[in-house]
Amino acid sequence: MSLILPQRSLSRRQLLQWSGLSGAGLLLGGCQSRFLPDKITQGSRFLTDKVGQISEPLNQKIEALMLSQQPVPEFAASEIEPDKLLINTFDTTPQIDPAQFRLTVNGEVNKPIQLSLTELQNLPLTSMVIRHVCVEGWAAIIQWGGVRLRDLIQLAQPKPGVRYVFFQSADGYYESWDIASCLHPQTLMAYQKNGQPLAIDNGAPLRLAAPIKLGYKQSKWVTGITLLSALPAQTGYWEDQGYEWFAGL
Ligand SMILES: Nc1nc2c(c(=O)[nH]1)N[C@H]1C(S)=C(S)[C@@H](COP(=O)(O)O)O[C@H]1N2
Ligand SMILES: [Mo]
Repeated sequence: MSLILPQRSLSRRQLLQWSGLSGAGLLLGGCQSRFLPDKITQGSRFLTDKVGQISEPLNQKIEALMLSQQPVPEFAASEIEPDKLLINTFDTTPQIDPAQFRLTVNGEVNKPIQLSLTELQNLPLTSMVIRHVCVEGWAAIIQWGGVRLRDLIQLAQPKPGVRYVFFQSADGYYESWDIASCLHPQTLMAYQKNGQPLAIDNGAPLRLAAPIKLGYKQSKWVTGITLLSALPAQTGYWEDQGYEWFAGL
């Protein structure tokens, strides 16, 4: 089975290379106009160095948190329970054209970014087989594949005061997480489920998936990720109706 893919993460070098090669326009922002197009194609090393200068040093608190994260033990592919994941949607299912889809990462960052699905899929893919637990009393072992949220956070270059992350979904759902949980190596922005492209009912094109929090923290149809130093008044769709905010497993 090809469900289990190598666990890769963005090294500092890869992060800078990726931003230099394909995200130059997004990441260099105001500096971009100083480069001629042929210089961009010819001189990826030059751009990498430029990005390096801008992002050195990366946010030290974020780096320390990333090093302290321990992965949760995973299940074997043979243990996946495809029929046990129940669709749980509070309202109507939004239809999102994958070609038009853009994920925004903004807030208290040095480099707000916008990524298409193709750009997200060009970032390192992480696959995991974990248990999804819904507070309503059901659970399912599921494979999810996607981009580590920590890679997206690093690309946006968080400012030192960042402590929370707010997720906006296309169906009006909203959530907020602590930054440490967002930096966990198994917190993914997933676009695959059980070896297949994510189904619309399960949150396509992009959803949160992690083994460290209850199901209601795992927003489907995520379109916006905002890094914050303080929690907003409304912390989450279910939380605002009395459910626990941290909701750790
Ligand atoms: N946008 C959005 N995300 C959501 C929900 C929702 O209603 N809207 N429901 C949550 C709940 S309670 C659970 S258990 C899981 C269910 O995911 P699934 O429908 O893919 O099984 O999604 C979570 N994420
Ligand atoms: Mo749930």
